[in-house]
Amino acid sequence: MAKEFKSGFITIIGSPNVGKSTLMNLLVGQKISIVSERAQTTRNRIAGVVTRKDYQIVFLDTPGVTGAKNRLGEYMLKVAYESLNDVECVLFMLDAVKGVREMDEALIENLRGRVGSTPVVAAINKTDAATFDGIETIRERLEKEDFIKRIIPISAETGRNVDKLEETLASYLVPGPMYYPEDMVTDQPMRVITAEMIREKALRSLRQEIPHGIGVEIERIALREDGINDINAVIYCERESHKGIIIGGRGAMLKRIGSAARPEIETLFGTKVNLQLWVKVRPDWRNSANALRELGYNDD
Ligand SMILES: Nc1nc2c(ncn2[C@@H]2O[C@H](COP(=O)(O)OP(=O)(O)OP(=O)(O)O)[C@@H](O)[C@H]2O)c(=O)[nH]1
Ligand SMILES: [Mg+2]
Repeated sequence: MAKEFKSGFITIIGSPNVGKSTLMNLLVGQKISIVSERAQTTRNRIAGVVTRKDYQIVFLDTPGVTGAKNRLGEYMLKVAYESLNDVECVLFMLDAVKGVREMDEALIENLRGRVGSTPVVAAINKTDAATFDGIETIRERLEKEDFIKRIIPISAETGRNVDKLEETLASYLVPGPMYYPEDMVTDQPMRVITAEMIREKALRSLRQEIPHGIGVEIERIALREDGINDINAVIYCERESHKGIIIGGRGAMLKRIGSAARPEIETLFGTKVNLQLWVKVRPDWRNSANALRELGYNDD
């Protein structure tokens, strides 16, 4: 007899920059959640679907949990914590190089109070860059927590132990339906993924405090008769001085962001893309309910 099909939702949670999105992309086998070396890259809950012969896991990538400095930060925290509800398992990620910091301790405390009977698996990530002692120190700390059922050292960069992690996570699935068709890898619309790809390139190209104040809105996607997609996008920033930096001398920086994003967007659409980028200033948009809604950080 064929094995009974199993499925379930698994939330990936952790402090900023521990590698949550990198791991989800690796598991899904496709880049659906943007990654950067900056903390607080992910701003929304993003589903990544892994469909195998006997099971389907719907991973929920979430914003890194840390203190909120503005309304966007509060939204991100809420998204992360609400993603703990109604899931089969929680995957709590830590950074093997950074160890258990104050913010990781705060998250452990929070998880202990919030997860109820939901099993928690801890993944100690970035073992490729860490020392054995560093990893063991984290393990010893996590072993003190009864709500953490398993502790697995991994590398989302090299793939080390990720198959073992998936096997462990799959053991928490329950008999159930395929929530998504097997060829579907995410719940994110093309428009949103496109905006995120542009934001990723801006995050990677810009320095200091500017990246955190960036938001991207797709104004228009139109397929021409010759098969080229015209895409117009606006990069929002918070200050006139930032606008100058994002555009760069003779538009060099904006060109760099566009050239880096375009090939990925072309792969996504499967067509040639004519990408037009604009930069607009929207002072303090991260504290504006209207701006947050317009940029897809919806509270309802
Ligand atoms: N050396 C090493 N670097 C990694 C590993 N996994 C992720 N990284 C790097 O860590 C940085 C952060 O990765 P992300 O996947 O964006 O982290 P995140 O937890 O999703 O971050 P937020 O969305 O900001 O919460 C990137 O520069 C990744 O390339 C790993 O296993 N080893
Ligand atoms: Mg992320």
